[in-house]
Amino acid sequence: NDGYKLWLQYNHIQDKQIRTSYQSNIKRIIPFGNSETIKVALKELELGLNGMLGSKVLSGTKNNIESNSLMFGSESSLNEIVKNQLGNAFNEINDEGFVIKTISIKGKNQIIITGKNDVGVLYGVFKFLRLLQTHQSIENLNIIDAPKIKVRVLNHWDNLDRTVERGYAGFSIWDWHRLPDYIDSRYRDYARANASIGINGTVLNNVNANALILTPQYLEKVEALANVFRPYGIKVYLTTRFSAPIEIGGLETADPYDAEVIAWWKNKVKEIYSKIPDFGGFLVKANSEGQPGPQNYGRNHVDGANMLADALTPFGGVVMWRAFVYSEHDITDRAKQAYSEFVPYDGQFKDNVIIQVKNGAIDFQPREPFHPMFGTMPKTPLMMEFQITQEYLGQSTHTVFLPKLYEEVLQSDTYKKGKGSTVAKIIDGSLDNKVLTGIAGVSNIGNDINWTGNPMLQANWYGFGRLAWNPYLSSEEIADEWLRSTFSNDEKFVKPVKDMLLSSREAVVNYMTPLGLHHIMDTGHHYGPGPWVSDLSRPEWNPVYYHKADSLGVGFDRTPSGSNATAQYAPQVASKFNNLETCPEEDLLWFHHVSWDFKLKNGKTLWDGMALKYQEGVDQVASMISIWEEAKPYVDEERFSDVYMLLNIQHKEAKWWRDACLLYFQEFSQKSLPVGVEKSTQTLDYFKSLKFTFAPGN
Ligand code: BDP
Repeated sequence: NDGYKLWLQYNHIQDKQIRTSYQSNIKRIIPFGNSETIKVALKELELGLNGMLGSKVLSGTKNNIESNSLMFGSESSLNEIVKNQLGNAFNEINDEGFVIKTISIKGKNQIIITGKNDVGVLYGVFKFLRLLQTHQSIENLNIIDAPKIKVRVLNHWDNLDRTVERGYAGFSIWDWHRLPDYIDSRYRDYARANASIGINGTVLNNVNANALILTPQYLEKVEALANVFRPYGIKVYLTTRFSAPIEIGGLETADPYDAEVIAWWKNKVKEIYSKIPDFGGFLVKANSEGQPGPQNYGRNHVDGANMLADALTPFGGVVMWRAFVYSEHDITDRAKQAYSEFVPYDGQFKDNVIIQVKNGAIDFQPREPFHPMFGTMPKTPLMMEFQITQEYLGQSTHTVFLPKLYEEVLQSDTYKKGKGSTVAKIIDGSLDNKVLTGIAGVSNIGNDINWTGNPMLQANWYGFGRLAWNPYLSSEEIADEWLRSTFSNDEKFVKPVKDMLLSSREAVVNYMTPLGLHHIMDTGHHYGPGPWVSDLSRPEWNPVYYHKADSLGVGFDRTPSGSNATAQYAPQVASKFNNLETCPEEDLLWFHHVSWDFKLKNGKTLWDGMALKYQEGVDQVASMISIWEEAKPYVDEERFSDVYMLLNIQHKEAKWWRDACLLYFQEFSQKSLPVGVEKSTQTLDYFKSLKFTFAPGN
């Protein structure tokens, strides 16, 4: 098993009792309707049921509902007998929701999967298959479910030359060279996998955009992909380079106030929609890290975003405008900049603009407090940007179960409208009655046979999708479903490996950046430790900027005595972070510069506590290895050994992190390691001398 099938393994169900109970409930499958979406739903059911039940399930027609059947089709395709048994269910779902219900026809139990639209039916079909994959009962079903967030997209940071920025799973799966004529079967499997978890959009190309994607030659290729994805309810979006009117349009400016520029974008958008009528819209990184934007012309984010929004409005497209900005002119605290630049514009963006905000104010660290923009722009739709690819978390080598991180952010209370104003409620629009809602995950997918470069990291793609559908799901539930669908339902496997996944996020925090440390990764590629780096051209690209270690202590003072970044949070949150007594220890050095002798809650000094955390991280990886060894009987050889080798590298690298960071910080603390922390066998100079010229994803 090379892992290609992801969580859609559909393995034969060995337990005879469970299998026969399923078989007796599903004697026939009966599609209502024959749209492309219903056809793929039928195909998926056949694939899943034949795989899991081992016997070929018969298909039937609407007119022959005799035995126990599984029927599926949208509301408009249902007959009165079925409709009457569904009660008010359709009132409880939105356009993408579904109902799965056991009803009775001709004295026999029948299962109906339906929704307002075919795509809801498809989501219902995947949910139904998951019930079987996870060995749940399918007697007396009555499931009503619908996504809580509208735009649920993957962001591919894929370049047109097939390299992937921050991609650690091979090259891009988009074979631009052979598109549009060659349709790799992987595109369909990609769409199936996404639809199975409710992802309904994909941004195909890198936020550091290449204007060529908007040329007719490339739009044809984009169209071909959109055609593959359409039956699966997946819309295509593109990133746009703000200077495209100059680069491919032959204009002299890209000023959003210029009439020719405005007309150019309008025509371009029209051209796109003539090829792709359900095109989703644009994702834009502007005036950030060297990307062009409206500020190049003395305009602002509102001017830029609204100009594109106007072009998209007639077609129903959206602009996802990123808030990942930090200016080189104001270097006091990078963490404050997105808020300062965007919050004053609240209420000025067009209705089809949504601001895409990273989960934290710096950049996808192993742990960051939630971004202070959440809840601060009540009149502007804000969408979440999570990173699925592990730029700062050991890339595709380290097993880190990210739903735990996502859950922590989504459940954080912003207090922006009093207690209970969680980030999840901002993202799903319920806190401020937002119509346009969204969530994006920077994809970890490449052309590796197992998609993500490490079979365990498929869980992060899966988990992102599940939380995009329902941001209130628990990471535990997600781990459980994923393990059962991907590997085995045996409790002796599920229980320990679930514990392993759930603790893996804290492990990486411990061995990389405990107690609120951040951005101390080596430079450029962000792989491995580099807390000593101090020579990059922009101060805020240097790790020393973030940890500020000196002989007195360590940490970034973001309280009123320092950068006062905490003032961007609601008063309740700000005072919690400001006060050393109440600041969560896990965020301590994010918000405070504290002395090496500062007393932690466990009575240890900061230095000792930090050293012990690094050691704990290493020990946690060691126990992940033992758990995985025990899991051997339940996992096929190939995936077992892949994960096993990777965990062993992770263990080695956790020690590398521990040793390099402790040796470095020790130069400031001048203290010896506490009992229980292993001593490095290498010198600090050795760690500093390591070079990774060809680290991936750079
Ligand atoms: C940083 C990455 C860089 C991205 C940038 C972004 O290092 O490669 O282009 O974020 O999100 O995390 O735009």
